[in-house]
Amino acid sequence: MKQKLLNLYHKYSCVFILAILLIWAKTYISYLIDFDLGVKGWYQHLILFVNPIAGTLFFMSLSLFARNAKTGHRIIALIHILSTLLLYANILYYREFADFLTYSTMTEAKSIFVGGSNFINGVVSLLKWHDLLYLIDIPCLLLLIRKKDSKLAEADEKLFFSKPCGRKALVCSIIIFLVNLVLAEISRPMLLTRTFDRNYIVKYLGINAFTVYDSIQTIKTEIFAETPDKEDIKEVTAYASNRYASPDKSFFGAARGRNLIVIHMESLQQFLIDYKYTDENGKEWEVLPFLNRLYHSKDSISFANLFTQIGQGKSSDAELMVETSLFGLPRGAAFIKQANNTYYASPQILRSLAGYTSAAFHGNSGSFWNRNDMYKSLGYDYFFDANDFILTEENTTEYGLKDKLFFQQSVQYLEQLQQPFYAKFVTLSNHFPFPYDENNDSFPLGNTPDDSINGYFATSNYTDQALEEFFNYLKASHIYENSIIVLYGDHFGISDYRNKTLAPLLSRDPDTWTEFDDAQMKRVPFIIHIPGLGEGYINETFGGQIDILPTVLHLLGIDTQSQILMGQDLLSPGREEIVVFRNGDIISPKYTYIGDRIYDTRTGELVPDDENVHNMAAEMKQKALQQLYISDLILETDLLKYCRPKGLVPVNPDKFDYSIDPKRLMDEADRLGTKNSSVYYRNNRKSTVILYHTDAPEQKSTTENNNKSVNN
Ligand code: GP9
Ligand code: MN
Repeated sequence: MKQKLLNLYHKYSCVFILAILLIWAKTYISYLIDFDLGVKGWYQHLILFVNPIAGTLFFMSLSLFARNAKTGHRIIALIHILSTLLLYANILYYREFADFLTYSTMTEAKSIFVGGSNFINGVVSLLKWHDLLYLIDIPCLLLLIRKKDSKLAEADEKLFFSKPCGRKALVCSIIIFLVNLVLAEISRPMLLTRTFDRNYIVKYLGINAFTVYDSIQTIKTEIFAETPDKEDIKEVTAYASNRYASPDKSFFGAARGRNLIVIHMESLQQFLIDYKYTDENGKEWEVLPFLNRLYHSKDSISFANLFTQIGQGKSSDAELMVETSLFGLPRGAAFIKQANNTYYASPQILRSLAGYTSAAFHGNSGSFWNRNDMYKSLGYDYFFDANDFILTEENTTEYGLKDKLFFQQSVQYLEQLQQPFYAKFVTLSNHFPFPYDENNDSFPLGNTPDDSINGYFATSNYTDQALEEFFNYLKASHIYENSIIVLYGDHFGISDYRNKTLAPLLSRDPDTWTEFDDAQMKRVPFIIHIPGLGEGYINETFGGQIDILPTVLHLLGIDTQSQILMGQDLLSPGREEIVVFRNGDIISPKYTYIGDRIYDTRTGELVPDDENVHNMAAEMKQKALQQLYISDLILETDLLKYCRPKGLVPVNPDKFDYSIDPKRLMDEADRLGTKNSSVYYRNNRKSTVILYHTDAPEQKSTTENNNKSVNN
């Protein structure tokens, strides 16, 4: 009997298959219990289940080219150990940072090893009993292949270890990978072209594929990274100083020394301002009642002609422009590709020149758009992301914490920031596809054949309500009077492709809708609210997101003459009103230049063939392309590393550890003692959180969930 069993074992045991199965199983188990990949529905589960196969098979196939089974077994063991190490290192890293190891984090290990011996203690605290599951198979596999008895090797040799077999396995792994990729693209189009979130790539293609993909991308950027020569630096500095438009004296410093609160409003377009949606019964619904009041307030300088200039980096491009006054890249996202560049962004400018503390708030995971890394390069002291908030099934959308809960949960951190602070809030509820939310259905759905258009008004209205609640809190806590609050829409909610369906709701005939109208839809709200200003108005100047930074800095009393910015102060009388889109199209109060077609911006008619007009347009185009060229040169050669604007010091990204932000806030308070300038401290160490009122129905379950986790 024993012999029979042994024979069976020799006949069918196969180290090659066994090793693959083990890695597959471990990876899948880790997906389920150690990573939080936000897998929804059976389709995503299926992809998750199959995604470890291709990569594992690919690497293991290499062993089949070995001279004999013995060497092959050793190679298998090596690949098995390396794969396990990669997986396990990711598990530990994820427990600490809720993110995956990238090529940069692995090679620049100093960011992980901060704290020397603390590192060891840190790792120990991350271990869990079930980790044995990930490691136990290694000694077993080693024992198996080290067995003196060579029958196993013989059996394997006959079946597997030959070049044709190796080739077949390789081809097989590639086919499986392609199928996997197709399945993934169906669920998440442009997965690899946009690479907006590491979580997504792991969810759809697996950890191995992610590591390989990320390494190739990073090495490619490193190899092709050009360094700027002297001429480049000269050209850029000359361009920037030429572009500087001196501020309007009456507004310069109008908000000097105040806290700066910036609100990035997801997918909010200007056409919604003052817009009323008319339902089937003829009843009118104001989509943004609160923002409309703010827009028309005497304490607001509001802009009617501010355009989004984003490229493929969408939200992240908008942020980049607002923080640095540089354009996104022509392809891909600078937040990902150029995250390690040197920047002189608003957090750093405000820190260096006016002693501001900075914090970014966003209810999604910090890995999305690589914010975790990029915010460090921008110089943010703190980044409160999904890890710092209570997220439940009910209070989240696909992208994270719903806006009402997001603002409400943020203020516990906001009140602890040292003043003056720069706090940026990135909203997310109003994100495509603008799904119906049964818990927040106070606004009617549209009645067009397009579900995302139908939902857009309701989700925009939801954000409007969230903003009003946040403003009420700012007033109640008296943060309001001492702040300047800047709100901007990041980009379209309704894409060009859907505009014709939207047209009737804007009292327009879809048949007469043109590319000119698409360009006009790129207007986004931009409101600068300065409580007590009293002389606010609606400014008609044509500008873009690139212009926001110099405008705001000048209001704060910080001159930008020595800085390298692509934008111009929107309040400056000397500015040039040419707005360039990332694809090189331009818009100005007079002409809209799309491809090689020139429209009259006031009438929307194509201008007749006129040499003068064409020359003028060609000149405008030239200027616009120059602006993009200089910006690309700065980003692609990391030019700011070699040219420091006067008065500014470079950021040291290693100073920030966003995984322990709440603790760092407290440490800073302890360090400052009575010099503490936070809202909390100035309020006699009484929290202002109770002053926050939200009607969010999810609030109750959120508190219950929190109590549960506190009691556990
Ligand atoms: C999610 C968010 C959305 O974190 O900021 O980014 P987008 O898809 O709009 O670029
Ligand atoms: Mn966005």
